Amino acid sequence: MLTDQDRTDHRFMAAAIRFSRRHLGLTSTNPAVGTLIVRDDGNGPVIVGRGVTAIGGRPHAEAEAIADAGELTRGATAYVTLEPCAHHGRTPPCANALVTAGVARVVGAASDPDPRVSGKGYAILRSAGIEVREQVLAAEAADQLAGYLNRSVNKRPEVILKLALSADGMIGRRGEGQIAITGEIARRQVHVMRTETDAILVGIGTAIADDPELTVRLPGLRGRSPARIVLDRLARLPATSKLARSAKDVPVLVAACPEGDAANRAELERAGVKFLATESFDGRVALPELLEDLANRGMSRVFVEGGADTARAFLDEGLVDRIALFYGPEAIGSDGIAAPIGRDHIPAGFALVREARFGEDSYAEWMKEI
Ligand code: AOF
Ligand code: ZN
Repeated sequence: MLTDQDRTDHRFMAAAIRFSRRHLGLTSTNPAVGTLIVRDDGNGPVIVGRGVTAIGGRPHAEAEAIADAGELTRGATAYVTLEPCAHHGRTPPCANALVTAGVARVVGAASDPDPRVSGKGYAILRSAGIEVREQVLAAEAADQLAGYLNRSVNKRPEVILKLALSADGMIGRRGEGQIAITGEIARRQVHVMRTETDAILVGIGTAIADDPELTVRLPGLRGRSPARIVLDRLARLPATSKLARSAKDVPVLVAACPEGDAANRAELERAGVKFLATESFDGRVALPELLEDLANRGMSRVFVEGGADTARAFLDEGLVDRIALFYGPEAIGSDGIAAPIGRDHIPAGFALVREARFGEDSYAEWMKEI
């Protein structure tokens, strides 16, 4: 049985998680945490302050929320989507800031795997006499913090595999380049999803066949394009491609191996393309090493957008953490290119986290436990 307190805690934690989303993709290498300061002066709980980890990662969410609520923090409850930090980093510990500001109660969602923080943040609060409740909507918070949690626990970014499928499970038609499978509303949703990641990744096959731009082209969000990464063992990306031509505006990183085309590489470098030195394995770019390198560069979410071979390579190595499938209403038929995955054959270990409709298209998303 849920108590009134449980219901209140769930409601405000859900709001804190939603609020944290505001800076998703903008706080690297820190997680985008949300904090709400809520007080009840006899007429029911009211939000008196809110904070999200600032762009670039600091100040932390708690400090922002305390500054927002001011004196009203005293005696209030703080809802934090991640255990408050306990370490003296570039900012003083948030656990101490909550003590000093006089909060009476702290409700936390996800635990922080960072060894400087893990368990210590809550311990500081408890030893100051603050009532602490942990793990409220922990799974929902982990969904939002998955990039940070993956990077912290697995030392690689969260890999999100996105595919647009026809009603009969195809991702294209043989011999044709980019074909429209989903509609305009779904396309815009993909652009929103891009803003919440650190990089969009495609294979060289897709880069050549589709000549995609892979930027965010929504009004007001054009500045939110993440880096573009191409898996291109032999450094074949044409210098005339849209990717190369826009490399000075939005970063392009080509993952190539030493055997790649040196002349083309020099030309791409002149266009502003950067290279990631990668190893090859079985005639392909070695993905685990590449991901480790991206994590070391501070990336925590990588959005894999194509094509079928690249998707399959990540799936075969068990390197996909989230699967996002858009389904269009039409079938493609027998000359279609089959998707390596579909809603009826999601690999073991994934759980459905959301379903939606975007215009004529349907959407479903699965996540692997971190
Ligand atoms: C919080 N609130 O909003 C965030 C936290 O480099 P620093 O000093 O900024 O510390 C980074 C660590 O702080 C990061 O690894 C994670 O443990 C925590 N992030 N903590 O209390 C926040 N973003
Ligand atoms: Zn902190």
